[in-house]
Amino acid sequence: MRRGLGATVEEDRPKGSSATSSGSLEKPEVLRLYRKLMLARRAEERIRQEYGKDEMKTPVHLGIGQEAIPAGVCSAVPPGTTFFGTYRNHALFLALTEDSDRLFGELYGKVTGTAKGKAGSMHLGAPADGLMATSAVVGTTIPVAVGVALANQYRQSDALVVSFFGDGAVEEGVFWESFNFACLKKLRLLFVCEDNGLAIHTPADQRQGFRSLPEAARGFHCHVASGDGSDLLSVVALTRQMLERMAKEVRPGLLHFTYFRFLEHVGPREDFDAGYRPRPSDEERQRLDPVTRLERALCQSGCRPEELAVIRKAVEEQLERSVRSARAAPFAPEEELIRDVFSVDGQPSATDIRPPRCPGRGEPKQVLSFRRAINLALEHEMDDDPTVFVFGLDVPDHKRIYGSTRGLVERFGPRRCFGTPLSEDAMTGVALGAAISGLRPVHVHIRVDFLLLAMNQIANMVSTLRYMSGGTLRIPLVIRAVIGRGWGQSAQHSKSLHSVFAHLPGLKVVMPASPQDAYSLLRASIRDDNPVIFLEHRWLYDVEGEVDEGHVAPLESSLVRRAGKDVTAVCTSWMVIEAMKAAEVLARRGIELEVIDVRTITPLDEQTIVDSVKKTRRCVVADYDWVFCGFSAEIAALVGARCFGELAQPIERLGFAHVPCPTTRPLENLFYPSAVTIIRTVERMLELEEADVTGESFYSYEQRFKGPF
Ligand SMILES: Cc1ncc(C[n+]2csc(CCOP(=O)(O)OP(=O)(O)O)c2C)c(N)n1
Repeated sequence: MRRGLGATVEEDRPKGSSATSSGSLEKPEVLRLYRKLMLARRAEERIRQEYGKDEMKTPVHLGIGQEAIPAGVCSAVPPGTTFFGTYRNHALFLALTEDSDRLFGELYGKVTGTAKGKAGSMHLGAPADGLMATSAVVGTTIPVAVGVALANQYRQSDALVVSFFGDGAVEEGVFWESFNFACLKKLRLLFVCEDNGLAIHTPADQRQGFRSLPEAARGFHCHVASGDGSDLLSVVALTRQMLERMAKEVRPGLLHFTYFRFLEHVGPREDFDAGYRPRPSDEERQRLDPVTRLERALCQSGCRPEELAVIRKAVEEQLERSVRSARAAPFAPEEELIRDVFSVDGQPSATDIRPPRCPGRGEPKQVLSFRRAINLALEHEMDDDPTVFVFGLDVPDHKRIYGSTRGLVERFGPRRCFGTPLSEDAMTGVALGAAISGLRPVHVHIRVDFLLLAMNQIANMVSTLRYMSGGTLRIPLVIRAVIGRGWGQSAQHSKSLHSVFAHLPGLKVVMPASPQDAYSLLRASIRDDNPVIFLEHRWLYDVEGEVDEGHVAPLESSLVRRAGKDVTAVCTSWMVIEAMKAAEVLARRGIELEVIDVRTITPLDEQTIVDSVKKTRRCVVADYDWVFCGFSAEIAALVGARCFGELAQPIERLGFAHVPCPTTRPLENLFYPSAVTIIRTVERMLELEEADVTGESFYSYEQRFKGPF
């Protein structure tokens, strides 16, 4: 018998409109779907059963009532589709993998889990099966899905991406940022909202100032449809219709499904008596339960109950085996703790720099400005590797990020060099999505301060995703950002924040201070398979120096910029320039300052610093940041521990005054440390009289820069 099973669905019409259409599925296909539905349902009921034993130590967000949405959508999309989800992800994971062994392995925190027990229920992933990531932070995977869709478009692939999220996520700015960008770029991306009308315990009418998501979305260039997420057959039919529409007119689709969540927000219990929602009647339960609905539809179309019983039995047996083997499996061995942070396993500070594909060209050495060195590094990497692209706010405008992206759009076209909407958070997720798709994005920001808007992506996703994928995903992503100073940059255009970024495991942080390093380290960063935050001080842009295009600088090598025997100055970014000036002035009195340019904050080349201090026995850290809780404290701790018995003086730390950066120059001069501060510190350490420096010419940016920005 081959009978089709019908489904009725709502189309892209405002509420109240009566348009309907139907789709049909063959019986074997529906039975396969029934199996997936039952696998998800019974897996979660099994979790409920086992949870009280306190062996499964992970917060579980059970989706009983919601299973038809992932099962239906996943069955309707073409092979090769990529998926992203939320913490309520068990049904999605099982719809794609049917692998209850890896699911329970991860829930029990065992080495057999999806991420060897490093991720837990809220972060299930299965990249080989298309499930790239799920996340505990609401809305966070949405822009990453957009990034994968962008990568597909970049490669001229028709592959589809599906992003699942709850109704709470649409209150997050990142949803609208992502949705806007996907519509702008006409990406092949299906947004799927699983709407149960609640965010934890708060109903939508207390959270949302719009009538409905479909209505709100209709102002965008996309396809929209709504349906009943409790009815698996209509989920399939609606998804298929949506894909047809997306094929006819390529632009994102938004599918909005309503459903009922039967259990508490997190945990294994019902919570109908908690006072925030009524207990459904038996009749309502039947209507809202996707399993009951599908069983009824199957029976009505002539399916025998025994056929379903066979499926249920097989599911039961599979789950029994999975639970047993997960409980018996070992926890990850000790060495797993530090594995999967960076792409070189087990070596958090290692760098995996490959030799440059294009070691040198043209003049082997030439004098270049810092800005041109950056520009040339981008040009050469883009030349060498078609997966490298550069994007960010204002990247292709006439100013070209102080000239550092000059010529790129003309040479490589708007596909590989483009501007973005004002959406730092989403665009960082987009860069991440592109990176895990195998591209090498360089995302550019005109100020470090603006990166604070992208902190969720940086701190919760970019830096953690490799670890939470159990080392499966690679993240070759560079975030370039400019540190502002002078001409009234003030408190919100002047931050460096390298200590903040370096604090996060999983990120590399690079601060070049010369044209050679700008060139070599940017090329190394782009070739690195890990996320790199690349911080460029604005005042360095005009600094000129010799650049050898064949020179390779690995991302874990500090540089002795000037040798000396009396005091070691450990410097970052612009402070290298100030220290070099201080060394020049001190040298006239016969004092030898050894200047170390740290270059990479993480991974840190500790040895160069330790060797230097062991030689000079005196250390001043001149950091381009606030002192309190900053990188200078890290260096002081390092030197204190490794050079303890050899220090002739306490370690000195120089940095910003502990106030927000002021605007006016006289106050700014007090805020920043300078060559003079270094000179005075060294004199104090050596118990020398203060020298008269009034005749010296110290650097003043205003001598070259006439504002306003
Ligand atoms: C950015 C962020 N804010 C707050 C939370 C706490 N939180 C966890 S789940 C949740 C509700 C989300 O509701 P919804 O998106 O509708 O998904 P559902 O739980 O209903 O599946 C909240 C507020 C979070 N995880 N992430």
